[in-house]
Amino acid sequence: MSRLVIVSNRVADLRASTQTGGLAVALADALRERGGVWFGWNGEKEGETGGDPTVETIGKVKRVAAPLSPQDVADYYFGYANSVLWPLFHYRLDLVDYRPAFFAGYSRVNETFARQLVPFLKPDDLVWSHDYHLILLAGHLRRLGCRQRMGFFLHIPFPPPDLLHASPNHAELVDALLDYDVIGFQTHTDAGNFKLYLAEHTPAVEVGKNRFRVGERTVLIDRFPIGIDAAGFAALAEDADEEVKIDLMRRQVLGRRQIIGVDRLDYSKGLPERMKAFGRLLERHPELEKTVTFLQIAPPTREEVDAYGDIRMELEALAGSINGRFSDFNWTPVRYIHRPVSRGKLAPLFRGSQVGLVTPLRDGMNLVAKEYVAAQDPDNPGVLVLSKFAGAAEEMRQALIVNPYDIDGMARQLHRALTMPLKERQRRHAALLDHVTRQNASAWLAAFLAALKPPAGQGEARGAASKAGHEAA
Ligand code: GDG
Repeated sequence: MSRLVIVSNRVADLRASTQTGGLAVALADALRERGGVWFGWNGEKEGETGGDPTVETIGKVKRVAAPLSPQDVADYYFGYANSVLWPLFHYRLDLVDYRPAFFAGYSRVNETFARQLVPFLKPDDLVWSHDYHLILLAGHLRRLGCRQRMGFFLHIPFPPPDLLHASPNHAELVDALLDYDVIGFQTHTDAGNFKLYLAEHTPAVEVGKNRFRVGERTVLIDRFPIGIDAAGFAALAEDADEEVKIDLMRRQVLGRRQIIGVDRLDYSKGLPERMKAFGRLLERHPELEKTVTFLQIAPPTREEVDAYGDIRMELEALAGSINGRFSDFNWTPVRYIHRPVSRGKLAPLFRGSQVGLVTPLRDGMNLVAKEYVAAQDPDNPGVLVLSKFAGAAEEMRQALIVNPYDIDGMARQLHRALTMPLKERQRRHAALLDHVTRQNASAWLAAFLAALKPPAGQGEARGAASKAGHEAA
């Protein structure tokens, strides 16, 4: 079996337990089984020019963690990755802050990572890079002579060609993606958008199902919807934390239901719209007074980027205004937590909440939707209210699907969720749980690795042959 080499912006802690999240754990398990390397940024800013990576060997696995210079962090991480690609790929052209220095820094870091990774590679390795930070990595590795099979998985959406064209680097980005052998997306929509770009703007041709001829090579382009460790998360949810248990009992005594939202405080997650929908629900249904609370957990993220400060202020103002308008001395309708909450508490909090409110304006998949379902008691499950613009909505059709821009519509579906009869809740939940359990993290991993392994009859290593050039943009 070939070794696996995982490259991601941040290198994971390979000694961490399930407490840290299913995805890193699933990838770490695959690494332990096959042996290999996990390479990425160590999260630190060091020196003027970065520095050498540190290597930690754990059994058959090497964890290689590279520092970045403050300038690289500014240009590559906060700059091109999070002020250009993140908003652009989430259809938010209004928030794109394009600066040539950002792209130069992005390319520089991808190249540095490639150079630092090469000494750790063996000819038969399968290289799998993750997400929008590393689009250019395969190209740099190829230029350094690497011929291994290389795969790329995009965790976030891929926009339609018209939107992608707003980036002056669109051709370079797509061309660089074609240096990979497998390009994986979360949904049909994302893979479809990429294929549309190929058809409209490159000479790549489809030669079989999801197979594209690019120069002398064949590139596989497909969707690989990501999943969670459903069984592990369900076990975590049942193992209720003492404080969470007491909070649940208190609510039961008071006859109060809870709506829960858990998201990094990111403008893609639709938090202000969600808050307004809860306000609209209370306005339209005065009978709900003192019977329902909305708990929003929104830990800080990327605070150095201006757009994140703006969303925080907007959300805090909205939470304050709803509480000011509806609270009583013994009821606070909105509880807003701007701190991370441990996974051991999150899971039972999901289980004790009658509605999971997951309403991003755009999201690659959204794991919270899946975690909420996995955490429920199948005999008395809560209801998932899910944005049609989350990748998860492509398959989780038994959720109450909402348009996050339609505040009244969301308020109506919240009311429907709170009043849904037990039988209907059970029926919807059983179908959702079946999906989340089958389409789990291991299934996702196995599907991607099956696509990445060398095609039958073709040895592991093959030439980094020429690829398609771009037609004039
Ligand atoms: C990207 C894509 C795609 C959140 N707050 C806390 C906490 N979380 C955990 C959740 C969940 C994870 O973080 C968030 O995952 P999401 O999928 O919801 O969203 P992104 O972070 O934007 O992830 C997304 C994903 O990649 C995977 O491909 O689904 O579309 O944007 O696991 O539970 N965990 C803890 N405390 C918190 O306060 N412990």
